[in-house]
Amino acid sequence: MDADRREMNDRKARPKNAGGNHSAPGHVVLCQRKFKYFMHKSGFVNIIGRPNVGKSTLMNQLVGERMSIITNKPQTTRHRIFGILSGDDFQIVFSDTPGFIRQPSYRMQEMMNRSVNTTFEDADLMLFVTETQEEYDTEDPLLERLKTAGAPVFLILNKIDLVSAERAEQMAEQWRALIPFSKVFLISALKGTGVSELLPAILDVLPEGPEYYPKDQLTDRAERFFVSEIIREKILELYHQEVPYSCEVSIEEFKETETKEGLPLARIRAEIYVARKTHKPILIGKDGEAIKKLGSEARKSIEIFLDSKVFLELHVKVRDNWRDDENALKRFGYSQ
Ligand SMILES: Nc1nc2c(ncn2[C@@H]2O[C@H](COP(=O)(O)OP(=O)(O)OP(=O)(O)O)[C@@H](O)[C@H]2O)c(=O)[nH]1
Ligand SMILES: [Mg+2]
Repeated sequence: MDADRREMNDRKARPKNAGGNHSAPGHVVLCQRKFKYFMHKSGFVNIIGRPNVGKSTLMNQLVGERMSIITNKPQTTRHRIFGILSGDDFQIVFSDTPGFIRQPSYRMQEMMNRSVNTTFEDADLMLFVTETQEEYDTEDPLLERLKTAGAPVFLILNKIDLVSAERAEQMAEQWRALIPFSKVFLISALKGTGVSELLPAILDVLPEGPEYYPKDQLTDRAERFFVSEIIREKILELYHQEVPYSCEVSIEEFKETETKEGLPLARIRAEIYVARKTHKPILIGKDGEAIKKLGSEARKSIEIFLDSKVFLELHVKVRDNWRDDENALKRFGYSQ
């Protein structure tokens, strides 16, 4: 079963009345505290915001795993990814999402925005991430959408390490005046500052509910997906301007076998699709030097991720304007 289908089925299994008793009368709250260890809380906590504000860094910090790829380039995340944090008496299903783009230029970006919009529909809590270097137009449609979100919204003001404490507090005040957030947090996801205070506040808001996933499951995505993401992360790191944005990675073969010495070995064949013919020679580089470097860096990271030796084969293909091509987008997992 593919990840999206599994996600849908799990959603179906979710009881309709799973939400809500956190707002029940005081009596119930007292009981919850008293019988804390007999109650199981769970819910969907969706992390949204503009590109590059630190959403993926935050999710990785919250779940304690290097789940989503992170680069200093905007629009790194292209798909919604679950990061699941479980304890004996709780399960939080975080969603990392693509940065919301104000004016999409490609069908792909429209679809990325659409995947952000769906997170308003299934959230028990929204974490709206902005950062100290970011400015918003008060008429911004994303802000309008937040005002009418059905679920509570926490404001996460990230990258406070880049400004003085006074400036960060001043910015938080401006945000409070703009939107009635349930709570406001000033954090540095990169340094971990303020992140530990977030978890108890999230649990406070989440309703009583079942575990939606086995307690040892960390995500909804398969290993193959993460392998393609690692390759994409290296492309974003090694190439510049339009080139990394023109690339999509497709894992065509993933075979787990053994070395002669009996050690685990993954044989992986990946295709890198570029949206323009002129990008192919750039990706390959003079005498194949650039792609060799890409292959070597990606292989090292995949070996750490899989805890296995890796044989990685990369092929570059041209698929003209795939970012506006419905069939290609479907094949690359963008359709819903
Ligand atoms: N100084 C500073 N940099 C941060 C902080 N959090 C994240 N960053 C950096 O900001 C850049 C973007 O981080 P991401 O986590 O990829 O941001 P994102 O919101 O997921 O970006 P998209 O996937 O493009 O939407 C990276 O270079 C991070 O290292 C922070 O608290 N302080
Ligand atoms: Mg991201």
